[in-house]
Amino acid sequence: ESEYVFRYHRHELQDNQCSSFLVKEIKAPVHLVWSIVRTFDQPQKYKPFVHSCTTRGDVRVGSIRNVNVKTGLPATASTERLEILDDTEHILSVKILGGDHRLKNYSSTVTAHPMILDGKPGTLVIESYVVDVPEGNTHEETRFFVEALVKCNLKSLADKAERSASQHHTELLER
Ligand code: A8S
Repeated sequence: ESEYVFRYHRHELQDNQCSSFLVKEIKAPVHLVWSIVRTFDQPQKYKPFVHSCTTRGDVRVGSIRNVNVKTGLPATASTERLEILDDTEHILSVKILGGDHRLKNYSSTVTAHPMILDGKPGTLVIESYVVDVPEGNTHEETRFFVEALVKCNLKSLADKAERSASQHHTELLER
């Protein structure tokens, strides 16, 4: 894990920025987890706060998505660009360009790594980010806010992947 963090999740940090990473073990094979994570144009597939998303044209590095978030959050929309999509190493990196929210210069990297969990193929997902600390907030407050959202996203990713892994397993047994 620390090897992966060192390799893929180092961010250049300025004084007014904060950064951290979260780790999630998922009981589903990496190809399944990755198929959910890599769909840049449909973050609502697993992110519970995303209401809808629009993109123009094919998804490729440089593509921009407009994300609408659900009501009740301190924001309604976010404009985000795909920076890295590596289907071999399983790396996705996204940068937030704008929106009516307080996460200026937010940039995140998600990587997925195969691992054995309870003797079965599982996945270690690591998500790191860097963001400007908004005026009037501390580093701790910013980290707390972002980590709460990212934790929800990773929990929901795990639930979805694990459900579909066990469904697939049941289908194979019933054949
Ligand atoms: C992600 C990560 C984050 C998304 C945040 C942190 C956001 O979509 C939400 C609330 C905000 O205030 C900011 O990978 C923003 O999606 C749920 C609209 C960007």
